[in-house]
Amino acid sequence: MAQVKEKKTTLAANGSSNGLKTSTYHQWYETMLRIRRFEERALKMYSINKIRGFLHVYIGQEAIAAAITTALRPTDPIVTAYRQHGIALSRGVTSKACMAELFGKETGVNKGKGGSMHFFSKEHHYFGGNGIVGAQIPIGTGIAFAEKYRSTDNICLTMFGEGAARQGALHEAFNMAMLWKLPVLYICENNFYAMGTSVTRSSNVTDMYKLGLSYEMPSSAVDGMDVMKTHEALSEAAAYVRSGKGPYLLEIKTYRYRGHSVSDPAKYRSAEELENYKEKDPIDHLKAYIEEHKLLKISELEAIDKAILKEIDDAEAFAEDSKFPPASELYTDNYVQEDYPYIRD
Ligand SMILES: Cc1ncc(C[n+]2csc(CCOP(=O)(O)OP(=O)(O)O)c2C)c(N)n1
Repeated sequence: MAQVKEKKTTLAANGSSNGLKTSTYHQWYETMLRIRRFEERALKMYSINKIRGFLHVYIGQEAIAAAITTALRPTDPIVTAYRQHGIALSRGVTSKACMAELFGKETGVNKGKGGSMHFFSKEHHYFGGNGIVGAQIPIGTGIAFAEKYRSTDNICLTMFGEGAARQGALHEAFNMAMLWKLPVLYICENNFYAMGTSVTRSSNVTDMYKLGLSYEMPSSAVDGMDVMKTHEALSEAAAYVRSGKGPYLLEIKTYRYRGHSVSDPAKYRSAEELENYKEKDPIDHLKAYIEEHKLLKISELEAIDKAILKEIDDAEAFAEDSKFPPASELYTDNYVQEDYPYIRD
């Protein structure tokens, strides 16, 4: 990791004082780059059959994961959907454990039995990784209930796409969360497409934050291509929820550069639209800001790039060299209710 001086920065994007340390910019840059390089490598590994099944990448959306690392506490639980490698990495699950999980190896974060959609880590307060669209919304609400019940001051980050927002479960969860003033920060990652369906074809209201309003839930939206703005919006929302006033809905407008999953050629959108978003790339944008304001030296940025590439090379080698789990692992880590009445031998 490159050396960082702990000096306070004086300029924000709008030129006003923001009081952030240079280490914060370093952390954002490193986190986003780790996710980007990890997933680029995962796509390559998929193309040579080292990874099978589904693979939904987060490329383009990395600013959200990076901002979470600075706006939330590491003990705040997080639950999200299947586009989730980046969130796990940003939480501190190692690149090795994540890559081995994608390879289906026993050294993976879930012993190779979860795969791309189901990373989970109790140690990192990371509840995954859920393949059923929208199911994580009531799960996150329940986790928030548990935090309140135990009188912790943790808040549960419950993340979902704009497609998932149209599941009925969201409405039941929002109502109960407001009724019981649960410590839950809902994040709608609006990347404008649910598989091949544009939000404009599935939703009359396309500013998803407005879904909170009929529950009188404080709600707002932010540009998720900008890590600084996202950090600020998340920090404010988190402070509100942590103060005990109840839930908050933050819509983060973002974009995924790749198709829904590896097999999707994304013909439902124009090349021009994609290029427009790539011009706002969160990593390039932050790098330019860092250079402009001399927050890190070029040599420091290059050292981060180099260290991340090595980390990803090592993760690939680790996954390749690890073993597949033995067949006996099929019978471990399963939920079994001994007296379940409806299944007989
Ligand atoms: C209950 C359920 N219905 C449908 C699907 C199929 N499906 C998988 S992903 C997806 C789109 C979800 O889009 P969104 O929530 O916006 O997330 P994004 O892929 O954009 O991150 C659908 C319909 C599913 N997995 N689960």
